[in-house]
Amino acid sequence: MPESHIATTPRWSRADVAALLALPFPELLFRAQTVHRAHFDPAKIQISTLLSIKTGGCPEDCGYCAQAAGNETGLKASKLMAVETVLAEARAAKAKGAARFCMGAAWRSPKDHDLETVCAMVEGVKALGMESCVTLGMLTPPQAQRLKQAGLDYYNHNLDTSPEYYGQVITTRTYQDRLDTLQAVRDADINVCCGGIVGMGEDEGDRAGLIAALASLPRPPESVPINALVAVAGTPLAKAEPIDPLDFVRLIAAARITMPESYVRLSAGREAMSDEAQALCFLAGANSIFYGETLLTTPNSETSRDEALFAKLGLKTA
Ligand code: SAM
Ligand code: DTB
Ligand code: SF4
Repeated sequence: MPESHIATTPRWSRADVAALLALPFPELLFRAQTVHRAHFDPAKIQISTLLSIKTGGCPEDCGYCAQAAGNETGLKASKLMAVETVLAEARAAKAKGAARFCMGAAWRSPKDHDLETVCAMVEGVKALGMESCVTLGMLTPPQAQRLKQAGLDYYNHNLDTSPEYYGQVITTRTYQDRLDTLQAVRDADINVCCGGIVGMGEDEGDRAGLIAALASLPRPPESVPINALVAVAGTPLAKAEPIDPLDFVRLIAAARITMPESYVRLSAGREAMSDEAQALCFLAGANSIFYGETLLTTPNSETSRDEALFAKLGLKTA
């Protein structure tokens, strides 16, 4: 494994990851499985449930997003939900077996008074005995510390794509802005959930660049969501070419090899994937999913389908 202790040298370069992605499929999967089994029980899948606690009307211009105010997606914007309503959803998710409850808000960054409401949600989720995760946009170091004080376990903030392709997708915040938020989260001693999206018109090199950027963060994220774009009508990426499922499996394998101790989450896009493609993702080292009928604003794979798939594959959820 390419390792360096010099902070400025990435642990994994784009070329290193591109070389992994180009391996013969059996070799790549064998390597990924070897790494996976050294760190995890390959029959166990972590499950997280998502809830959009503040939907739509977002000032950012993320080209993939149903919630960007500038994208004409017909989505109705709503205000921050009440704490009790959110906790009722968390209780329902717990009853269905979710270990972690993830709350997302369509903000560029949270206002301090809204952050207090989110902290009350985090405290309530923790009191249920569940892990908590929030994704609220950019954070300042004091905001990250406030979330830590409320007991937050994970903060989700994605790099989304390679540094080189990023400007094609988002112009209202920079890659460095994202890295700064991730550092604030790290410094507050909150676990990092950070991944990206594929199927946005990027090339193979950009996919390698995304994985290399994630694996070369000062510490790899504890949780790495790999999303396949859910193409939403009215967004600039509505007609983007979907990723070949076998290329998606390769990407999961590369994430597993380069981030051996991280949970790799098969995230958005499962609804459109066959059972066989999902099974290959689990073989390639994916060991987490979003479970529940909706993601944030779009449908997720149905829970009855997921249960049937886990039963067929003999996978246990946790
Ligand atoms: N507004 C906050 C932010 O962007 O930092 C938090 C919520 S945002 C919806 C969380 C992540 O969801 C995005 O960074 C992106 O990676 C993912 N996402 C959003 N829309 C998606 C889509 N249509 N398909 C796949 N992933 C998507
Ligand atoms: C992540 O990487 N994927 C989730 C979560 N983090 C917040 C969001 C997926 C959103 C899919 C599109 C939607 O439902 O609006
Ligand atoms: Fe806003 Fe997040 Fe959607 Fe970007 S991804 S438009 S920041 S809700």
